[in-house]
Amino acid sequence: MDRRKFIKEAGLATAASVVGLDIVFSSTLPENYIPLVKEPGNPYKLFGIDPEMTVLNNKPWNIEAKAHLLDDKITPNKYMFVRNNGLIPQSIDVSNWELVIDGESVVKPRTYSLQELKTKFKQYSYQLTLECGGNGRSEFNPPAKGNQWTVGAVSCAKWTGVRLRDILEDVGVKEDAVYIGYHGADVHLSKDPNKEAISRGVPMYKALQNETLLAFKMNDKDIPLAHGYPLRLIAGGWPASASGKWLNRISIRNKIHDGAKMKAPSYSVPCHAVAPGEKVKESDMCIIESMPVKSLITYPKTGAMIEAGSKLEIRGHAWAGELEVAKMEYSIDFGATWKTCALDRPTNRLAWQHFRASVEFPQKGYYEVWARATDEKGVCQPMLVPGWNPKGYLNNACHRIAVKIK
Ligand SMILES: Nc1nc2c(c(=O)[nH]1)N[C@H]1C(S)=C(S)[C@@H](COP(=O)(O)O)O[C@H]1N2
Ligand SMILES: [Mo]
Repeated sequence: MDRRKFIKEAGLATAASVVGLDIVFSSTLPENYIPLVKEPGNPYKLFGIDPEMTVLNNKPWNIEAKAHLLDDKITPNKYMFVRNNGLIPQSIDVSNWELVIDGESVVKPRTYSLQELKTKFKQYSYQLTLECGGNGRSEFNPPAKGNQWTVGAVSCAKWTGVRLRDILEDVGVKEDAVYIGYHGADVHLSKDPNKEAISRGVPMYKALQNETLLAFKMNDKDIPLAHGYPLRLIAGGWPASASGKWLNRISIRNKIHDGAKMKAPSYSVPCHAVAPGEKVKESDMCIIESMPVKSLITYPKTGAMIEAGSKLEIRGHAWAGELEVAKMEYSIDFGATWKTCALDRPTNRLAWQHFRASVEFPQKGYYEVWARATDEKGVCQPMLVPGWNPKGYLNNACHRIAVKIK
């Protein structure tokens, strides 16, 4: 709804309630005075997120963190990026929520109530890294269309639920199964009930991993609405688009799932490297699976001022999709020389790892601290933006912060 139309339809009191803000002195305002409001719906209040979070789009809602907001070892809701392809479901009836398992490769379709899922199967908790495939897109040139994520479309919360593999075993999977596809209760932007906003999935080997969950809790509480309440598929280490929110159906497929945004160019990159700006045929694109090695300096905030002679304690997180991060380094001379950071092992597979270092600067002046992670196969982050691709996925270039020594 545009602002003018919104204002015409809503009085001041309703405006205040829709916007989610108290309008100061509303009772004494002149009758035709309309407070300046960009859009009905205040995302900070709506989603309980921190005022420093950056809204990239409001239809659908897309919101990212800044590097320094991601300092917690376990990402709290208020700093968790929100990425929606459609409209958040409005009326969720938890007591009647059901999960349907169907598809060509199911032995016999079956429906589980949420209650059944919670009571019939053993529950597990893991901290799982979810990074949007388009995180870092804003740095590609020529630019790629889509949300211009900088560095903040990544999170690592604690998720609790049941293993997808236990449910698949319970229902029975045919020999010819190759993929699972999810379906969620969100609404296509066009509001056409026959269209899905997104319906992606993962190959069977990923579906059957111990850490692939049907989650109903995030950080020990009900999953917040924006993140998929009351049930969500979680496939950590892969593009977060594989982790379906508001989950109500899983189809066991005898072919690669063909739901919305499964087909190239969505969440796909050229199978062979291309020049920046080159046209790529859809048949020459491959679906993204494990995310590449990456890291983020979460302390200090870029722009820090340090007294000459004092040490700077830096810290952050590193992750590498399906792999573990084996080494973490920093540079204060634009990558000319590197020093090692202390690096923790992950709390569990597919969780990000924490690093820290005590940095000394030789003299006063302007510095950048760069961070570089290397995965267990010896592959490290590139210093510059990696291979251009039409949709701007998989930018895992080194993160850097500016520091001034006074
Ligand atoms: N049903 C549904 N699931 C979805 C999406 C969506 O729009 N609808 N977006 C996907 C994408 S592209 C990402 S990056 C993650 C974002 O998860 P978050 O909003 O909880 O951070 O959810 C994924 N799951
Ligand atoms: Mo995404």
